[in-house]
Amino acid sequence: MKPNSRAALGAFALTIIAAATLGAGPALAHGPDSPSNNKGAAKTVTLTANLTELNGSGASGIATAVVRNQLIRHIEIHASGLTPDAPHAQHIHYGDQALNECPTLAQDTNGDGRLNTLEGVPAYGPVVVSLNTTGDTTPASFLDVTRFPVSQDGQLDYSRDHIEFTDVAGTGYPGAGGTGTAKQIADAIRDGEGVVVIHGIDYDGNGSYNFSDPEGASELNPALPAEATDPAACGVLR
Ligand SMILES: [Cu+2]
Repeated sequence: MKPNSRAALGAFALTIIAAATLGAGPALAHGPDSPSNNKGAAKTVTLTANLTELNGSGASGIATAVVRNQLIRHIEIHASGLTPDAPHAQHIHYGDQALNECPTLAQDTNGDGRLNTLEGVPAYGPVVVSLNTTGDTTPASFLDVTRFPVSQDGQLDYSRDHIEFTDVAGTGYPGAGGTGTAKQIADAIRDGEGVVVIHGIDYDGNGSYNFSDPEGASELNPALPAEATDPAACGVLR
């Protein structure tokens, strides 16, 4: 990661929001009042995601979250097989119009053999929470890599308490900007529609995320290598 890439991160976040908004459409009947919303009705739930590899990363792990109303009281992620000693952006993704699933190579729309972050949005939606170590946890911190965990020998152990859901534009709800309220988004996450995604994959194993590697720059921001943003592991919080 280049030191001067941070200036581009704000633009990066805006890019993903704008891109996700393109997928916004009519409302579907799986809101908080839907009869299927059993976990949402319980108000406090413990969710678990089995994280499996994307892009042949070899990564796997587990995420657990305790969510009460609009608050993540506790979340932890334990994953192994990640690119060693490298920062890994990680988020909860969710979109009202998304499939609320992990993507497969069938979603590799440009046919380059890799699933990039944008190609996964129809499956997992845009970022709604940044699972970083300190400070702001909104989508604005989407790729502030200085605050994301660094794997130790490919092992990532993360925990954080007290993360509040916030209103997020581009989540596919009807109305201006496709904005979902904190309550709408939290209800959906408690209902099992959130997806944890860990990003960052050193495809060629040369020890760092590089622009010079065949993958080149990220599809989201030319100031970031694609290796830093491509998804490496994914699981649905149920
Ligand atoms: Cu993500």
